[in-house]
Parts: sequence; C-alpha cells; structure tokens
Amino acid sequence: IFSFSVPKRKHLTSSKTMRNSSSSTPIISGFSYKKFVNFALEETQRHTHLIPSPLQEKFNLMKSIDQKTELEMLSFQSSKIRLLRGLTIDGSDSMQVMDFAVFPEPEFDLPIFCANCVTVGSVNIVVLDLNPLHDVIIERNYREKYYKSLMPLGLKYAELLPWGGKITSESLKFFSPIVIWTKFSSSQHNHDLLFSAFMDYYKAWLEIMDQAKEETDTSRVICNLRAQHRYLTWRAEKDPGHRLLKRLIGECNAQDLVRDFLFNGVTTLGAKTFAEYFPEYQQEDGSISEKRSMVGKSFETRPWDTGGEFIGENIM
Ligand code: BLA
Repeated sequence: IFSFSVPKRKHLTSSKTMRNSSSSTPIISGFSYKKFVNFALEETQRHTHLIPSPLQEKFNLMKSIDQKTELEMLSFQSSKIRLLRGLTIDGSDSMQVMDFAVFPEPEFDLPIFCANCVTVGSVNIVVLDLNPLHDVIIERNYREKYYKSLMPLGLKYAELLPWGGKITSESLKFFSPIVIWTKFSSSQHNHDLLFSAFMDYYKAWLEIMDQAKEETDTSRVICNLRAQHRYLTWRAEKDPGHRLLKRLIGECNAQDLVRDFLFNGVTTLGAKTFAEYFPEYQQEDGSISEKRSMVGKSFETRPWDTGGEFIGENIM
C-alpha cells in the first residue's frame, strides 16, 4: 500500500545565460533548485524506503497572493527519518529559494540536514550544513562522532565557497564545523559548485544515517527529542525566511507553513516555549523581542580550525 514513485517532474536544468545589457554580468536564466530536491529524493531512495508524509496532503503547491510566484512542497518519512521536507520557491522576478531539511527520529542522534539557498537577482545566500543535534563546541564526543571524518569534505568546500561574512552568534551555535555559510553572485560556475557541495553533503548525511544505531536508553532518546524541539523552536521563531513568506502568501498562511510544515514538530515534540529556551529574547512585558539577534553579528571568518575545534570568541 505504501508503494509509490517520486514523481519525475520537469525542471529547468538548462543553463541559458543571457547578457544583461547594462552590465557584463551574466544572468542565469532557468536556474532552479528543483534539481537539488530531486537529487536528494532519488538518492534517499537508494538508502531507505521513503513513504509520503501525511503533511503532503495539505502542503503541496501554492501560489503567492499576486499569482506570480509558485511554492512547491514535498514531504516524506522513513524508519530513521521523522520528516524529510523541501520547499522550493520559484519567483517571477528572478527569485529562487530552497529550504530543504531532514529531521531524524528521536531514537537517533543524527545531525539535521539543512540546505537553505536564496537567490534574488544575482545575489545568492547559502547555508548548507549537517546541523549538529547536540553542542559541538562543548561536547567533544558528539563532534568527533560525526564531524571528525567529515572535516576534509568541509575544508574542500570552505575554500571553494568562502565564508559569507559576519553572522550572528545565535545562528552560529546551530552550525557545525563543516558548515557552508556563503554568499556569491550568480554564475554557472558558482551554481554548479553549489550543486556539487549539496550532493556531497547529502551523500555524507545518508552514509551516517545508514550507520546510525537506534538508541535504546530512554534518557538519551529524551535528550535527542529535546534538542530537536529546541532547534525547531529556534527556527520556527527566528528563521530569516519568514518576512519574505509573509509577503508572498500572507501572515496566516506563512505561519501555517512555518509551524506545521517547515518546522513541523514545534508544537508536538515538546511543550517548552521559545522564551524558556532562549530567555535572553524575553522583554520586560513578557513578549519576545523581534530582533533576530540579541548579541549582534560577529565571526567575520570561519571560527573553526582544520581539526573542527572552535576558535571563535564570545560565543556565549
Ligand atoms: C538570509 N538565512 C539568511 C541568513 C542566514 C540564513 C544565516 C543571513 C542573515 C543572518 O545573518 O541572519 C539561514 N540562519 C539560517 C539557517 C539557520 C539560521 C539555515 O540560524 C539555522 C539554524 N530563507 C529561507 C527561506 C526564505 C529565506 C524559506 O530559508 C524565504 C522564503 C530567505 N534568508 C532569506 C532572505 C535572506 C536570508 C531573504 C536575506 C535577508 C535577511 O537576512 O533577512
């Protein structure tokens, strides 16, 4: 009854390059993140049996209020994967967005696969990472368990896709030593590079998924569950995409998409509130500060050494 095939959707993989008359910057037309999501789905099926998520019924295709932008949503699950979901946004004014993530079942302490790519005009903003479930700055064991062997991969792409500049310490705490945090201008070369980084990182995640053993110690399962809930709570409240989503589909739909689809689990995996996890955001009247960061931006360069040891300052 669960048999299905991932729909082979048409996507634009062609790479027509046009010349912008006012400058010599090549503009990539026909670029789409859909091939990233398609790759991930096909690759996942080589490792595990995916079944569609119940969320698929409600979240599939949407049009923006002005009808000019299309939002496509896909979601699946498997024995070790609580939720694999992807959102791609195909905008009229050369805007392309992908938010692709894989959340493990709480019996596994696997990192959360996270690929966030935003292309607006010729500007690209990227976060690609195996977001650690547990602290990798303090918890050496967790860091070594998953990231020690991935450092060569991280170092390779750290050179090819350089550090994207100052970042908030709040975000940085959710990143791993192999995070690709980068900004670049559109070109065929850069988009190809990003696709190859995505494929390599995703294959690395699938490999550690294959090896992951189910945790039977209840206290550890609870610990994984709490860590995932804290992560979801952070992103459901502070993800930089919210403003754009509100503009595209309205406040109500954006809230639904964020809380029920993108960060599904935020209302079901735990009861703690944002203010309980992140009390520094709580204001005197009890409300949550709208600021993205209380600390401000820092870390102009990659704050990890080649061994994955944190070398930044003032992270707390
Ligand atoms: C920008 N997205 C960013 C930035 C980061 C992230 C770090 C740079 C701005 C900053 O320094 O905060 C992503 N931040 C993350 C991730 C984590 C985090 C992945 O803390 C994980 C813990 N982004 C999306 C979606 C949209 C989107 C779905 O994922 C739009 C619908 C938009 N992100 C978006 C835009 C910017 C951005 C428009 C640039 C403008 C801005 O910073 O507000």
